[in-house]
Formats: sequence, structure tokens, C-alpha cells
Amino acid sequence: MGAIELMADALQQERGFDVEAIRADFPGLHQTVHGYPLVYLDNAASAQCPQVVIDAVSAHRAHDHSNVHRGVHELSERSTKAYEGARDALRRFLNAGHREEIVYTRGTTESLNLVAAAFAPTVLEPGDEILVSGMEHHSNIVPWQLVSERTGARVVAAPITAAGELDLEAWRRALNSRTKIVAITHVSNALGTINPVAQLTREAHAVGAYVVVDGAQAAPHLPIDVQAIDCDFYALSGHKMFGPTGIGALYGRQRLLEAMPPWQGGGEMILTVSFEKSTYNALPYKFEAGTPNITGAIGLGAAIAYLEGLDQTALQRHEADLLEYATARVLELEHVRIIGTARHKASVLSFVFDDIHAHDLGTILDQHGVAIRTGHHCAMPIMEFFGVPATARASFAFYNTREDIDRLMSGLIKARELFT
Ligand code: 7TS
Repeated sequence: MGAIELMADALQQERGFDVEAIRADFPGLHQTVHGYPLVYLDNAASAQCPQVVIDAVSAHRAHDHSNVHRGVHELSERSTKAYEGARDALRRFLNAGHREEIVYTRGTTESLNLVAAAFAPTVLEPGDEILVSGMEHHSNIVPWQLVSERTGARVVAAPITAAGELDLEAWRRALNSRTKIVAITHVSNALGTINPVAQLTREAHAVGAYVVVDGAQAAPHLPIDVQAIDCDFYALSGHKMFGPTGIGALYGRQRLLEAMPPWQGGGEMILTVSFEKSTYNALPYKFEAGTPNITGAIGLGAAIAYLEGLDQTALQRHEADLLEYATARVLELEHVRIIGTARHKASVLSFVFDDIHAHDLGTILDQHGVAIRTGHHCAMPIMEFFGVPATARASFAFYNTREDIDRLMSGLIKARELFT
């Protein structure tokens, strides 16, 4: 290690953020792909798990596997305790007021579908409007279209600017007394834009609209406080925040969850069943029909405990540095355009080359051990707005380094050579 690297290393450690120590916690990062050490820059699609998550999942599978809330026996008690403990971790992570407000789901998509299917029909009348932004993931568009067909309400999409920010004036014009639901992403997966969700919530509440926030991309990068945002619902996915796949959560304001009818019927969500009538379980179980993803929840609890152990300020500084460095380096290349240049961005870098298709870039990078995502990122309206079929997207987590970005650059330079 040279003197400068040593100094940088000491500085990092002094700031309480030792990226090498953090990387050591993630076994998935330490492998070769096509003969190269892996550089993993597809974190917005799914992030790697630290060893503590893998251990929590495997210990549960090995020793405590059994169903929850049902048995009087020891294993079921252990399972239930760990599963409910993870709910407490989620409550803390989101700063929700009550653990009853945390409903386990398969992830953000299921959380948003739950709100659209169970809550939305109770407030929507024909002619009402659901306001979304032009930068939503399909998961925060299609469920609203489905409920529109059922209710006669209309989905209205407010435009974004050339920088990929919400056009606040147009947004405010679109918000009116017919707006019953506002569904907005906290952080855009395709652009990285961070939306001012607390302010948007205040303005939506002022016209009497309910607010649903898609937090899939915020949870891995930002501190979240649903009470400070004051939103009515907040959705997230475990696998984007260093936990397992197939588990996520919906925060819902207690009063609204109480008033909502159940979504799916089955075991766990009932108190009594007869052929004449069933009565429903208390929150949050009313929305958790069937045997849940118990190991997934426990893994997610471990991921949250891991995140809580990190210095959040140092982590955010590190990610901001990665984004700034990557942006400057990618702009060194010719014929490149960055898609998404908002003032407030999470560490997501989408770009296109005039003369190389994003898929070709992704394939060449993969051949050099660099994993990025290419395509429309399940955000086709954004692609249409920017007039591109697809982008290449490098998305950084706190375990990435400037060296990872240098490897990305080497791959991009090779791609340029190949295509000119
Ligand atoms: N909302 C946003 C903003 C997302 O980025 C994603 C997933 C979802 C919702 C859906 O999450 P899921 O866990 O239910 O699938 N985004 C991406 C992505 O950017 N690349 O792959 C999945």
C-alpha cells in the first residue's frame, strides 16, 4: 500500500468506516467471475447478504425450524420469538409508532398491491384520481391501474424534468380535490433521484389525499422515519437492504389498517371461522394469511441489526463519494450521456452511449467480472421520457470502492475499443 492509500485508509478508519472490514462481512463479494475478481454493481436490483444474515437463516433452518404462532412446543416458541423480534427491528428501522403497523409481505411489489387491492377501493369513487410521478417503477403504476379498472378512478402521472427530478409545479397543478391517493417513490431505481417525500406528503394531506411511499430504493441508503414523513403507507423489500429475497414489509397507519378489510383469506389471519361468518385476527396478522416466510423475516431482522451497527453518516458520505467519483469518471468517456442528474441522488448511475447498446455494454462488462444491470429497469415510462430503449446502470452499496469504479471504467474503455 502506498503512502496516499495508507492515509486514505487511516482517514476512513478514523471516520469509523473501514470499507475493507465491511467487505470482509460479505462472502458473495469474494469470488472470481470469468477469471476476474467480482465487482458487484447491481445493488439496486438486489444487494449481497452479510455473513450474519446467512448465519441467522441457516441457524434457524438447522435448529429452530417450525411454524409460528401455532405450537406450544419449544421450537415453535423459538421461531415465533425470532420472527416477532424481526418485526420489532423493522418497527425501529422505520420509526413506526407501533409494531402492529408492520405487516410482513413478499416485498415492495406485494406491499403496494396490498394497499391497492385492500385499501384503495375503500376510498376511491369513479372520477377520483391517483397521482403518481413519471419516475415510478412498474410496481407503483400497475397496481393502481388495476384498481382503477375496478373503481372507475383514474391514474394521473405528473411529469419529471430533464434532470430526472419531479417537476414540482406540474405536480402541484396535478394535485387537486379529486386526488384521493398519491403514490410516490422515495428514491428512483432508474435515476437515483431522491424525492422530498415529507413535503409531498404534507401537500397531499392538505387536499385530503392518502400517501403511499415506495421505499424499495430508499431503505438501503437513507435513514427512514415514517412518523416524520407522516405518510400513510411505506413499502420496502428485504433483498435490497442486505436481507433475503421473498420478504419485505408494509408500514401502514394503524387507524387505516384497522379500517381496511383483509386482503387474502386463510390461516393466521382469522379469529373464528364458521360457514356463516369468519372474524378476523388483530393487526398485523389480519394481513398475514398463511404460513409466512419465517426464515426470510429472521434474515431481514439480522440485516437490520447489521445496518444499525454501521456509522450511518460515514456510510452516506462514502456512497456520496462513490457516486461523485463514478459520475466524473464515466463523463471522461466519449458519446456518453448520464440519465438522471438530480441534485439529490442516491448512489445510482444510469448512462447510455450514443453508439453502443446498453445490453452489449452489460455483456462486455460481465466478461470482465463487472456486474451491472442493463435494460428498462421496470421503469418503461422513464425510458420513453428520455427517448432511450434501455440504460446501463451501476448502483453502489456501502461495500463498493473507488477501485470497483476503476474496474467499471476499464470495462467501458474496452467496450469503446471494441465498438469503434
Ligand atoms: N420499487 C422500486 C423503486 C424498485 O426499485 C423495485 C425493484 C420495486 C419497487 C420492486 O421491488 P420487489 O422487491 O418487489 O421486486 N427494482 C429493481 C431494479 O431496479 N432492478 O431489479 C429490481
